[in-house]
Amino acid sequence: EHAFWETQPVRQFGEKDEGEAAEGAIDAGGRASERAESAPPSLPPGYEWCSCDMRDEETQKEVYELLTNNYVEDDDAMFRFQYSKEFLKWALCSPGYHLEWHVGVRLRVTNTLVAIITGVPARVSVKGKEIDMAEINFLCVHKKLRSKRIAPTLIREITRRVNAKDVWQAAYTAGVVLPKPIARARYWHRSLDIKKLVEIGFTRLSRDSSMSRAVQVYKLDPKPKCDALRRMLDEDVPQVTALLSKYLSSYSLAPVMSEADVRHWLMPRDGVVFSYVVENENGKITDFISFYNLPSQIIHERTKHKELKAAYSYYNVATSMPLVDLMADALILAKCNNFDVFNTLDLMENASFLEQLKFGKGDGNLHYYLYNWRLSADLEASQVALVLT
Ligand code: YNC
Ligand code: MG
Repeated sequence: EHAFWETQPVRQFGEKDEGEAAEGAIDAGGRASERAESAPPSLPPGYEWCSCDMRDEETQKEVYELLTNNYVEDDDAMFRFQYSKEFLKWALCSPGYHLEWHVGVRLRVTNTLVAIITGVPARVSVKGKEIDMAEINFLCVHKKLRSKRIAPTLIREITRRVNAKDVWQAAYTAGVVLPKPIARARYWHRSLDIKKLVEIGFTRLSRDSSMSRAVQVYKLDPKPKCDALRRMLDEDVPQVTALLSKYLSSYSLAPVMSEADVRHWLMPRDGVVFSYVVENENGKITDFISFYNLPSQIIHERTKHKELKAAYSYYNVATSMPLVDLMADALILAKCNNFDVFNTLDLMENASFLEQLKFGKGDGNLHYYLYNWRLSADLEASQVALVLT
């Protein structure tokens, strides 16, 4: 059934649980070190491997265009993720990144980029154990080259390049079910511009609701309730790092972030990531909000709109007020920044505010995976605090 995944050091379906004692690396040496020294797997004739230098504008444009035309769509092919160049640079050029982990495949004659897979280094805490991993993302094969087993070849090559840096574990998420998820999460959506969402077919009104009624239901105050909320500044990095680290340490799967990581991932960047803090009268940062900007192209042509502006909840910490109050302000900030919808996964404590803040449940799951790491039992979404872009 899974000709490729059955050969990989991942949990298989139907494998029996071996208990806590068996937690750890699945392939702890031999085969792994052999792989590290081996040559790149061969590609179909006419194709060659490359690395994608995301600091180079030409390459950035090629990656951007490959994803714009070939990356993830919803099941009905109505929307496709539209990552911006600035976003890709943010997601891929994080502290300590390796150029070689941005793996590309080019068609030799024209030098066209036809497939990619990317990794960035990250320290991840798994049930209290800190592991240096690769976070794998942006696996994409051009639509004209699908079903030719290029994806497994890309995965083998990135594994080889990650192993070559002495890293043996990876974390990744996907909509599809593969051997074998460690957790399942759901997306929830909070309408900010219900009229546009209905026009583009993202949302349907319930049968007993009129548009004017729906507009009232989703109406938000013009500015946040908390007066002390302000944009995060560089000087906040140490306090935010401490606040976030303490908060994340209570989860079974969470990133471990240094100040450099926080500065990279959480300092506001125009059009990419939005971050706010609450500072009290003693200069102490008590609360933190962040979300990132990931629009979708509207593929179908039933509307004048070209793009769905979506904010995705990232990391949030509330200590001076209930989380639901902080997130009510997050919605207002997203609305002020012109987003049409605010999306969140039901990770961490997020399930606690969804209903009250009028989020609707999305369709489809997001599955979480670890490569070469065995857990004795699946994790609840509420025990997961790792958000991949
Ligand atoms: C997927 N998303 O099951 P079996 S998510 C992993 N992640 O293998 P072919 C996938 N594997 O079942 P196509 C996968 N989707 O026979 C499919 N597969 O064992 C497996 N879509 O390959 C699949 N991006 O080349 C099967 O399929 C085999 O031409 C079939 O290519 C697939 O980024 C794909 O959804 C997804 O561009 C590239 O459909 C293509 O269809 C496409 O014949 C649109 O492949 C975009 C899209 C995926 C987004 C993501 C996370 C990727 C994680 C990859 C796994 C990383 C493992 C860790 C590596 C480092 C380890 C260390 C240390
Ligand atoms: Mg293929």
